Amino acid sequence: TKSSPIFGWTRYNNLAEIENWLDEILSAYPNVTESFVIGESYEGRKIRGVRISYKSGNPGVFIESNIHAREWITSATATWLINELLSSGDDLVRGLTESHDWYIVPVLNVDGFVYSHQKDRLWRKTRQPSNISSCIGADPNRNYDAHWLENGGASTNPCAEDYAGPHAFSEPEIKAMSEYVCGIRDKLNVMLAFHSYGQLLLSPYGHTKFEFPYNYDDLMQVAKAFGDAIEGLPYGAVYKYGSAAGILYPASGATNDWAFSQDIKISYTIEFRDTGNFGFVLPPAYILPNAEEALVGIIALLAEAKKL
Ligand code: ING
Ligand code: ZN
Repeated sequence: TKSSPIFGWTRYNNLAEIENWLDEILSAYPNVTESFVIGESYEGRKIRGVRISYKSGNPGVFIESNIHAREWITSATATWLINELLSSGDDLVRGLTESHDWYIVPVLNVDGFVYSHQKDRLWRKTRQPSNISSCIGADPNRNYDAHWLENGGASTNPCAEDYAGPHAFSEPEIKAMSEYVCGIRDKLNVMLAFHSYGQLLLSPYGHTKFEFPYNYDDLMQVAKAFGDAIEGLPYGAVYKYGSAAGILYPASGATNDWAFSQDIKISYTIEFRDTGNFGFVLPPAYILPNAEEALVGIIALLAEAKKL
């Protein structure tokens, strides 16, 4: 029998593999990395992250990844990004890496992620049972206290894929995330929430397409830099950008709207590859192209945000 391959980006890794690899990274780069735990999931798993900091007082970038269980490309990309931020020799990447403080949570919805590996590949939600239904889980990206359950785009039905939960922050993972982010919020300038799929960079607002943030022009200028940088790569992916409700669909209670409401003014949801051919079940051969696009896009995004 063949032994299972070591951690890498030629296949998707499960939660145990990601956490073991995180520990290796932490011991390989002890001077610039720090482990953090934002809290515990419903099933009692720790929700872990890594902080990368080359000097104190840098503007902070928070990356939330795999809030939706089935979106495996997000944690594959987040882990590759961690590795690249620490090891890249490219001057532009090094400069922007070392002039920001990075807080990266590769798997936020740990229970759902394990469930999608073991039981149901297309699971999206958390795994907390409901008091009013036999259906399990809420949509964690409808559970933040940002126009929670307003204007449609989220459901009161526990069996729906976009069930907002019984109240805002009902899901322990989202409560933990909000408390952790609030604790460091004066250090944070940028929030990036990783999703798939669609190849989109989505700004606030998600809850309405009839209103726009006061800094919408800035958000579009920074989004354009992200999109242009990716189009400059040889892989051929094209990203569209705009407000979430404007170019995708309305959704209330999402991470990037909540972060924006907490004064983290550069706040996006990124929908990674593809545009629907494989959808959530993106073959592993696309991990590296997607991850390189994400890195190049995010570096351009941060360089543009610096000009504001
Ligand atoms: N898409 C996001 C979702 O939660 C989104 C899109 C994000 C809409 C933020 C509005 C605000 O539905 C996926 N694929 O999860
Ligand atoms: Zn998603």
